Amino acid sequence: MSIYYEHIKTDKHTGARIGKLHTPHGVIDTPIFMPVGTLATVKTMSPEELADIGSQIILSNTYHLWLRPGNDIIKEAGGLHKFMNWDKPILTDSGGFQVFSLSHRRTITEEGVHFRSHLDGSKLFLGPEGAMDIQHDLGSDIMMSFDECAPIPADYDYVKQSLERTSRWAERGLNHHLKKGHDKHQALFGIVQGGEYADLRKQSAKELVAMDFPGYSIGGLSVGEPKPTMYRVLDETVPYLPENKPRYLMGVGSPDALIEGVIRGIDMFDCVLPTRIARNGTTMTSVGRVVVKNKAYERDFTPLDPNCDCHTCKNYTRAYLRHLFKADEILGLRLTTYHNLYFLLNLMKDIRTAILNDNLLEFKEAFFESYGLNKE
Ligand code: PRF
Ligand code: ZN
Repeated sequence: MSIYYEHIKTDKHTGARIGKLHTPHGVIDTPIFMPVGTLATVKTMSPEELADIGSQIILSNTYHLWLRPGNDIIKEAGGLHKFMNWDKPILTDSGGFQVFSLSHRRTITEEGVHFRSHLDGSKLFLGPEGAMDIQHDLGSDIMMSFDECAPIPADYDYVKQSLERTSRWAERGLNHHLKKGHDKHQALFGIVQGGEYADLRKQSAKELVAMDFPGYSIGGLSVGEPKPTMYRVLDETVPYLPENKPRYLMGVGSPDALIEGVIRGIDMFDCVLPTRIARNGTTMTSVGRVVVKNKAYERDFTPLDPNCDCHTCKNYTRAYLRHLFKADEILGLRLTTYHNLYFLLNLMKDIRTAILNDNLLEFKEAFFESYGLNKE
């Protein structure tokens, strides 16, 4: 098998677990956060810097790379790892979600989705087999099934139809993947959908688990619903997923949701949040969010986060970062991105240590307190 999950330990008091995910490009400690490199680059970060801050795996996007530069070019370069000079694991999303969130005028059929390019408006089609072919060309270690992410709220009957189609697409993609023989090097995950409906989540999980994927993603969450809804759906979904396979919650990256997800048995997360907010001057620190652009930091010659050991915090002050942002200097974007990713990767490391010590709930309490997340 191309990848397998090695379970190391489950927390005594929660569903949190520690494991190792073995892939052709190395072993990943779980629970893990995956920085997002949509266009074969984690914006502002070189692969060397990513490795320096302890990124073990990154995520990239089928849809974007298909349109630009084209999967044929990346294949010709020797695959995505070589193309971008990153030799650690890569996970690619299938394009399903991006087609739905980025393109206008799309038509969903049983075959797949007809839509227009967000770049030039040209007519395109993507379906479950095509999404596999592109990911085969990219050569990612972990691939995603082609799915539909229904909004929340959405009508029960619509969500049911949509999840059943997502199951049929998952099966078609899996058959295509196996037929092409890429399963020796690339692991294909199924994606659970079902909106906010407990019985539909259960149905989706059961249909996918019957297909025996090497891992399972939970999609259709973090789409604007309140966080308690997301946590409830996780409680209603995770019990139907196998214990000996990795579980990936898609598109989640706020510190509180990472901790709550881990407590519910999630092993993998990705989100543009840390990198996106960094580029508008918002940072995550041990004392909560710090918006470096604010006037309050004009003469603050202390580190961004006094409790952080990253390159940014060891060498630069809040006043300097504020100045860079006010002056639209590129270095500002790099320094805040570097810190935010370091902060989240370090949070995941602390979470793994807490699980090992069976004190994740105490860790959560202390973290929420200092981050300013404790209940109103
Ligand atoms: N499906 C896919 N990618 C995703 C999602 C999904 O539902 C989400 C949901 N937040 C993020 N990325 N394929
Ligand atoms: Zn820092």
